[in-house]
Amino acid sequence: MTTKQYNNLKFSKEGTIGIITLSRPKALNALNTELLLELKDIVKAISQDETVHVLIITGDGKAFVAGADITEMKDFNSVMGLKYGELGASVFKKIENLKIPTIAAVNGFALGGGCELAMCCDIRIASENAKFGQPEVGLGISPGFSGCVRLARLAGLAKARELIYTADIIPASEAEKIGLVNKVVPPEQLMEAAIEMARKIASKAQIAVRYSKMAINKGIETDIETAIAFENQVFALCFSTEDQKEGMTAFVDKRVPEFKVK
Ligand code: DAK
Repeated sequence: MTTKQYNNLKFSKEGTIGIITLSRPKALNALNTELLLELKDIVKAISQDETVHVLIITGDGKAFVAGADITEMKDFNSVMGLKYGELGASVFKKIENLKIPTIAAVNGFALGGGCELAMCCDIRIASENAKFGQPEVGLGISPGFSGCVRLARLAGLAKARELIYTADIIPASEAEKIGLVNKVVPPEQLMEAAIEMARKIASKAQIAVRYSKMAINKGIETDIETAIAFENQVFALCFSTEDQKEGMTAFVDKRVPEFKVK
């Protein structure tokens, strides 16, 4: 795995769990071009590293990510906007399509591009002081990293419309109520809770976890018949893995399975 040093993020590992900490606290981890390029680089490295089974993304300081960098964006022309947008979209898509499960450990503000980044992850765990919102319309833009699409899918059309049109910022407790967040914990327990969930996932059969992720992601994008047919295929493929034999044999033998990602 990479030992590269980055200016705006840190990467660490706890066993098979990878942790990206976005670290540009002076600007509340706002996504400028340099940070996005570094994120792209580390996500690529993780996608090629078979030893990382679950990824956690979190932020340094009082924010997860306070959005795209307004200072950088302010003077963009449309060509620059397009370039920035393409970079961001490619990073977010890469995170969403990582074959391993991802958890956003949301430690503070997750606004605009920050909320969109959290929504690219499979699971969101928030600290009690986290805040979520898509405040773009207050800045003269609409959400640009798929916030309209992902918020509507996660929280439903009514809430997505309300939050995006009003630019309201909501606390973690409300984000949990509307389905945007899986779980809310006290700030000091955030990383522990994220790591505990990551460990639980990492203890299961990883090929089956990854096939499930594929079936969920494909399923949400397609009609129900195609989605179910795809799910059936990945289900069948599990029977060609050693981990399926091990999982079921361990059940019959009344012991804990030892999965090998094979
Ligand atoms: N960008 C740049 N700097 C930011 C920032 C941001 N998004 N958010 C905060 N900062 C900076 C502040 O300017 C301040 O810097 P200094 O003045 O100290 O130099 C420092 O971080 C600390 O912030 P505050 O002093 O404001 O801290 P407070 O606790 O008082 O307030 C806050 C925290 C999060 C409520 C406030 O900072 C705030 O409202 N921030 C902006 C939040 C926001 O509007 N986020 C949405 C950004 S728009 C695109 C696709 C997507 C996007 C754009 C284009 N394309 C496809 C082209 C995405 C757009 C967005 O995300």
